Amino acid sequence: MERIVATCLVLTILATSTVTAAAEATAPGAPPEAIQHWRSLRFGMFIHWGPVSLTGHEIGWSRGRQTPIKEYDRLYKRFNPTKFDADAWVRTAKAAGMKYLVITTKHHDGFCLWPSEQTDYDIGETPFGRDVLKELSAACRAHGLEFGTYYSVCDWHHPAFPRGSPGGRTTKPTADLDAYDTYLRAQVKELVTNYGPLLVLWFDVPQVYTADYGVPMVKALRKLQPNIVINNRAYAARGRQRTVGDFTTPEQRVGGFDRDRPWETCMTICRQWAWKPDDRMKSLQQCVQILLHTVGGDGNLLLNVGPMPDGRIEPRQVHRLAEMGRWVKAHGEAIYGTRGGPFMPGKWGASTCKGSRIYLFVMDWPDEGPLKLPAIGAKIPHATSLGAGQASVEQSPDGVSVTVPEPHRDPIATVVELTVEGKAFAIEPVKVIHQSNSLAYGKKVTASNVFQKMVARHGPAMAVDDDPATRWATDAGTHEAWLEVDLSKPASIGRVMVDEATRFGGRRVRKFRLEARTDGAWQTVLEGTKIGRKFTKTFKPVTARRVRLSILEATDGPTLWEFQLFGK
Ligand code: FHN
Repeated sequence: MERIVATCLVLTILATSTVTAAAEATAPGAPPEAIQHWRSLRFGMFIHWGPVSLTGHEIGWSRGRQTPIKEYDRLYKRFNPTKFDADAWVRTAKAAGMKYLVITTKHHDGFCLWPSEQTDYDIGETPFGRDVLKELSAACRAHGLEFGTYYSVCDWHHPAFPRGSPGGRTTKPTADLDAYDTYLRAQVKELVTNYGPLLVLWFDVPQVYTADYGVPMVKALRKLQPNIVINNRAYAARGRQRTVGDFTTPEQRVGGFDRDRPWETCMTICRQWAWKPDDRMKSLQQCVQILLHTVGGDGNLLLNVGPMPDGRIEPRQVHRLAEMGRWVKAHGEAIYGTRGGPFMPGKWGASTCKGSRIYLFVMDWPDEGPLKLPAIGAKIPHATSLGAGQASVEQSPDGVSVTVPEPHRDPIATVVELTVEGKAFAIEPVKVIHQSNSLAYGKKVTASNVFQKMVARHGPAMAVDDDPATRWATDAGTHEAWLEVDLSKPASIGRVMVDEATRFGGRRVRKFRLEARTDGAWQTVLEGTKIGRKFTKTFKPVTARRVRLSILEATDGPTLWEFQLFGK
């Protein structure tokens, strides 16, 4: 009898501990209406700022790399951004069409942009002395923007956090994760207590801070602000990171189409998160199209600026954001409060929906004829262009053809509003395969060389698939190569488009020849000394079944996104 009782007791303890562990494995989420509100905002400003801006190097990561640790940790003593104007920052965000703002209250370097009770390594101990969070949250409220806080879980400065600089790759003899957890929870409590309702708590890089610390921490902060939305980086959950928090955080890339799990792409307007002099900045077209592909995928975009050491956002970034805002506001009804789809994003563009409306953002028209979209399970009784021009739409069982006369198209994105019968969000999302109408599309193609013989991934077929995400690649050190298409029957050809994958090593092709097989011999129809992005050339039409691109000189292994042939 005792053994049975004892066994039951052990099982009970295990079960309880298992249940506790399972309960601990996931923290409670935000209420659905809070997530829906966050999602409806669609577009926010991310701000990475701190004394590191005095160096022009990356926040956190340059500590112990470009800047010696001792020097980095003394920067705050001369941090005096006298031109900091919270109102100006918020007006810049609002002018861009942004609806919320998230600032790095503490990054991996441990410096706090607010006067924390837990440390002297904060803004209160700088010549500047002012509480940046207090001023910024007040300015957001004054201008109707929502305020959120980024908080780095890892702290390479704090003696108790087990990892240190450079890059979180060192260990500290003073490590004490329990003590650090106490410090972190006290700071998070300051954030959710002292700066009004927060839209979001944006945690980052938990490293060794695992669920057994993170789940209780999230539970505690939710008691203080139940509606706060939390990202998926509050604690490390090996293999389950996507399930942590209320939304996932694809970074420096547009996330994949996903209506089920909320997500937000975070991306820099330049290349560095913190301010960098003369950093390369994204074009207006890039900024807007990134936003449209993001909302088209049902995600939010958090676009980052890195203010300068004097407290200003760089004027050229302010200008870019104002340009972006003019476009976004002119098409706001197609962005805010929408859901992604039903036409999934792709090279063609993206789409959003709201009520009985579908908004198309057409970014790449076919060379000839209308844009052909796949069939959807709903009638489209009406279509109009949101811009100045006119739009016409024809629907058949095969799909939806969209026509906007060239003069009425917008080089950033032509917005067409479709009215459907019923709820647009109820329409099953469809993938849009871009059609170039190239004669080479899908045809049999051979090549002299394929990168590491990876035919499925980098074979010549990748150059005739109309997919901008795939490419033909050749081995490193390849200075000559050819690609030959068999059109299966003779065709008249008068125009070629070659899209060199310059992202991989720039323009590598230095000399090429385009040849057509006629009367049993190769006839040169075009020669050149460079290709680059979307090289297009017409030539005297020739009728042939086989066409070959011979790359005669290349600085390294040539690689092409697309090789397309047209009648004229
Ligand atoms: O290491 C940080 C990085 O500096 C930056 O803050 C980004 C923003 O999402 N998060 C981490 C890298 O994933």
